[in-house]
Amino acid sequence: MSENKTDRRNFLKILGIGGAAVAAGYVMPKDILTSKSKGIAEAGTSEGKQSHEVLPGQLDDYYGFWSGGQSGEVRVLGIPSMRQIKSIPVFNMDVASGWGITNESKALLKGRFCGDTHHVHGSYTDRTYDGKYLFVNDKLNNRVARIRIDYLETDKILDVPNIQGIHGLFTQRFPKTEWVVCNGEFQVPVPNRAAADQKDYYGIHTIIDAEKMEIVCQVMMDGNLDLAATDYNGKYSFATSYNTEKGVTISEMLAADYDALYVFNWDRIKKALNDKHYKVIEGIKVIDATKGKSGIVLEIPVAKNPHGVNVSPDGKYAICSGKVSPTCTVVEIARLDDAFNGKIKPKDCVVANPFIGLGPLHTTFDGRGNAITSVFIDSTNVKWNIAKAIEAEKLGEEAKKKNPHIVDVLDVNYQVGHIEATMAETKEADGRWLVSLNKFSKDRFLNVGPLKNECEQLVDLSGEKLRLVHDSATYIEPHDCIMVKKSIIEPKVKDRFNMFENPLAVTESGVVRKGKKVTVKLTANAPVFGLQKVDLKKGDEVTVIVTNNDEIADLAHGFALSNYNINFVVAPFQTKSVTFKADKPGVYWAYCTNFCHALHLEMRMRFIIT
Ligand code: RUQ
Ligand code: CUA
Ligand code: CA
Repeated sequence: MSENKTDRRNFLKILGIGGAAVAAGYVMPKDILTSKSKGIAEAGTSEGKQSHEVLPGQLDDYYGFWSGGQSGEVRVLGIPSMRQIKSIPVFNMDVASGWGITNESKALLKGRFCGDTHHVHGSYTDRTYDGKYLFVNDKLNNRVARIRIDYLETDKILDVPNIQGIHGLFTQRFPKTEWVVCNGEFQVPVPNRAAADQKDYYGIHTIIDAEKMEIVCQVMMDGNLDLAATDYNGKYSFATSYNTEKGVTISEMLAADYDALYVFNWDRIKKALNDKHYKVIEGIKVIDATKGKSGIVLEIPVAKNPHGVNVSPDGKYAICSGKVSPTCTVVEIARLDDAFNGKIKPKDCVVANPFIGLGPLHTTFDGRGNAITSVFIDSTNVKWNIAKAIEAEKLGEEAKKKNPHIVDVLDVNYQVGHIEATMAETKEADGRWLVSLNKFSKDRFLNVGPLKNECEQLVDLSGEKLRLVHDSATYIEPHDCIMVKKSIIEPKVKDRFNMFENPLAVTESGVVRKGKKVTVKLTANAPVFGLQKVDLKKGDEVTVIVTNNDEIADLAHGFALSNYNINFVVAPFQTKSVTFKADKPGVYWAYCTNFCHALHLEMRMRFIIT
């Protein structure tokens, strides 16, 4: 704990904001707002009493879909047990399942095996998840991937041009997900072909057709575009911008006192597309919304360098977390139309600026009128009441300084990034569990050397006070997650593939030779492959197609070819293929890598190369 305090001072120094908070008349929050201190925290008295224990043989209540940060993957966890049940390879290579080895996955990855996933969001129908798709960003190589929930495998990867640092991503919530938006955090020249002056770097808000996985259009902005959200009526998308300065150094990015929350008006975007008010750049329709004159984007001033933006489950408020400012900005969505029509000023959409703590990053909701904000420097989760914050704002500074909106403050271990509550990004937010995705674990687990795991903590959200119930070590480095009740997902998830969705599906094994091109079709039925031997000539270009013909749930086979660096797994009724050059003469055993039968070890065959 004492080490943590030193870190807090260091973070303050790095951000240079300790003095600013004091100058603004705020009491340093950690001195008054800790879960153990008297006073404010006493407002919350009753703790939740839910059991987070999931006994052997029992199932979790929620599917958690986790981004995997710079691991490039997406993970599936059970909540409340916090057990990791599956990793879904997306932008990375996964040698166990063969992702990056098979022809099918190579066609999606196009030779790139690094990715940086931050934000996983589901497809919606009528403001809640419909269990069809997940979408996730790749900040590193600027792609967006789609995962089919029926198989929980990556199904499409879309390259997004004209943009760098794709960070925030969000899905349309109403009436259903037709559009997915993503934001470019790093401004670049558009098109990015040559060096340009930094004043000619732009941020890009991209709109993607969710079904076709094609780009509908892009909106070009001066400021950068960081986190993303959509409203609950299919009218707007949001982006925070911390670099309205067009800075390229950290001090330039911190120069202005105010940055922005951008609101994108979807009707006006559709109209601009209809009226052909765009330029085609790199094959994409790009709408110019720079210099604030397009009428498509509303720029709401928020305190310098904000981070997350989240919309409350009743659809009423977009809440922007201050990061460098110790406050959150509450924007009333019902006022946006008047601001777009010039009846009120953009800043009049802000209905509260409650004090939260040092380093507010992301906000989530319990569905009972409370918001919970992650506070990075303080290492806390702060639960606060939205209505009380708005009320205090009306009463003025003196009322505000008493912090009447604060319900409880929970110390977390340590330095929290995202937090997320169960179903919190839907109209069905149920306020049961909260996960605090902490960036540092320090002393919370057995010491595993200098590179330590992240620490994700499960919090009982059902009471008035926040109650910490579980620490979970996770590998590098989830940023965000959603937790979806199992009744939405479970009926959609299948136990076997639809075999003939893949036109290559093999029902009869055999070898077809066309000159040097050889196709080997193999069925896999426990415990045999459809052929015992394949004869090849040195220099042949060989494609092996394997279909798992076992329909039994959970019976998977592997196909590995000795000394040829080939391995993949096929699930029931799944088909995968690889292509390789038979350049090493000799006898090479192919074998099943996935334990499938009492005679699993005998499930092998020869490739004889002469
Ligand atoms: S965003 S905490 Cu805050 Cu991608 Cu990572
Ligand atoms: Cu098939 Cu082991
Ligand atoms: Ca800034």
